[in-house]
Order: sequence, then structure tokens, then C-alpha cells
Amino acid sequence: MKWFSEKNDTFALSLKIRSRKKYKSSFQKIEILDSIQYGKVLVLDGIIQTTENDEFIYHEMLTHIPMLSHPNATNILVIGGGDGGAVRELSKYPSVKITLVEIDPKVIKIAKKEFPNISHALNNKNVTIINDDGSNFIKQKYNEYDVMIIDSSDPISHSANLFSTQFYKDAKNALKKNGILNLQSESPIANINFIKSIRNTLLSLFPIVKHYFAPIPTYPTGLWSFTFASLQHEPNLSPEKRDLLTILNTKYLNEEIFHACFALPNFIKKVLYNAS
Ligand code: SPD
Repeated sequence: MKWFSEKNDTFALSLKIRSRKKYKSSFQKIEILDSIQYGKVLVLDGIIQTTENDEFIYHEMLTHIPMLSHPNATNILVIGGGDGGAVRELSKYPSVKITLVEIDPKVIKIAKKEFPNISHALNNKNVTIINDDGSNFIKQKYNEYDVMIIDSSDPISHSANLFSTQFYKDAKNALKKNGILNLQSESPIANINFIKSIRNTLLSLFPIVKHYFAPIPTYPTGLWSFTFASLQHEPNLSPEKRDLLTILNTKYLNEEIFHACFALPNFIKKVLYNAS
């Protein structure tokens, strides 16, 4: 048996694997691993995106926190997320219309074949798939979406635009006035200053900016952040939404975690809120 390692300048995460398939698209290298610990794994340009055994934590936390906080989200935009995990979670809400904008059609094709339990909702009638760069796509959109989910890869290569000030301005315009923007915002242990810079940019556009955290064992450092931004809505679990959460069939998120995930460890508070 072999090992796969995701390596950056300072550390590596290794998985023992049974097999490794390699593909190439016009955007990136795509690999499918069969790992002992985490099941099948989607890797893009050497970076782990999705594993069968821990993806539920990431996708539930990325989608349900904003969806449950919004009083009535029906028109949803997902940027990135070609594996379909975010769309699967969003499809649990009645009467939603979901648009997925994924730059790389090959990721969707491979996800449908290799990860049916993650990608199945991509075939739903209420899901529209558009292959485009999300940062271009939202430039033509005004006052349209209730919730926007940014399910990007790390801020390099074609994903870098999805962390830019211009992108956040365009996202604000694309959202309805009571909309919520929610993004994956990297590891607080690897780069808390990056989260701080996202925070400062978003605070220049939205009065409400909140960060929350979850363990994602296969992302570097294992602790991951999400950032929630809105003009009107704070993260909130109303009594009706509490009832809805109990029937979403989530494996990670529950009422206690909904509240606890916003509790910030001191080292994060210190940087994000200049707390002593
Ligand atoms: N370090 C990798 C972070 C990737 C976050 N996005 C993953 C997309 C899964 N739908």
C-alpha cells in the first residue's frame, strides 16, 4: 500500500491509500484516492477537498448555519462545490431553487461517478448547474439571492478571486437586502491573519460578520473556519428552525453545536477582536 501526502511549505497530511486515479482538466489536476481511514477522497491540484468520511461536517456547517438563520431562504447560489455536498444539504429544505456555479465541468462529472452519496442532489430538478467562474457570474446579478454559499478551494489559482474585495462587493450586490453570504475561510491555526483580513474586508460592506469553527480532520491543522456576513440577520436558531433542524437528518450539526460553534478560543479572539 502507498501513501498520499498533501504538503505545503511547513507540514504535510498523509493518508494510506489502496489506489490513486489521476485525471487532468483544463483547470487543474483531479485525483481520486481510495484511502483506508477516510474512504474515497477528491483531490484538486494536490489539495484534499472532500473525503467520504468527514465531508458531512464541512458541508453541514457550511450550509445549515446560514439557511437556518435566514427566515425564508428560497433562492440559493453556491459557488464552487462541484462535488455536490453543499447542494445535497441545501436540497433538504422544501421549495428551494439552487444554482451551482462550478468552474470545472470535469469535477462534476467525476463526482457523479465516484461519489454518488455526495453528488446525488446535483441531478435534482430544482438544481441548475452553470460552468463558469463564480466571480464573473455574480457580476451580472443584482438583488437575487437569499443565501450565497462560497464552497471554494484554498485562495490560490482560480479560487483566489473568490476571496477578493471585488468579489465580496459583487456578492453583496447579488444578494437580496436581507441575504446572507457564507464562506469557507480557511484554518485559524495555519493563518489567523488571513481570516482577519477577510473579516476587515467584509466589515467594510456588511454590519454583521461572524466567524464559526468546526473540526475537519482532513484539512490542514484540522480546525476550520467559516465566515457569515449579512446586512440584517445575525446567526440565529428560531424555535421553528430548531424544529426544522431536528428533521434535517444531520450527522454533525445539532442545536448545541449551532450555538457553540460561534464561541471563539482566546487565540482567535485576540486577533479578530483585539481582545487581551
Ligand atoms: N484545504 C481545502 C479546503 C477546501 C474547501 N472546499 C472544499 C470543497 C468541498 N465541497
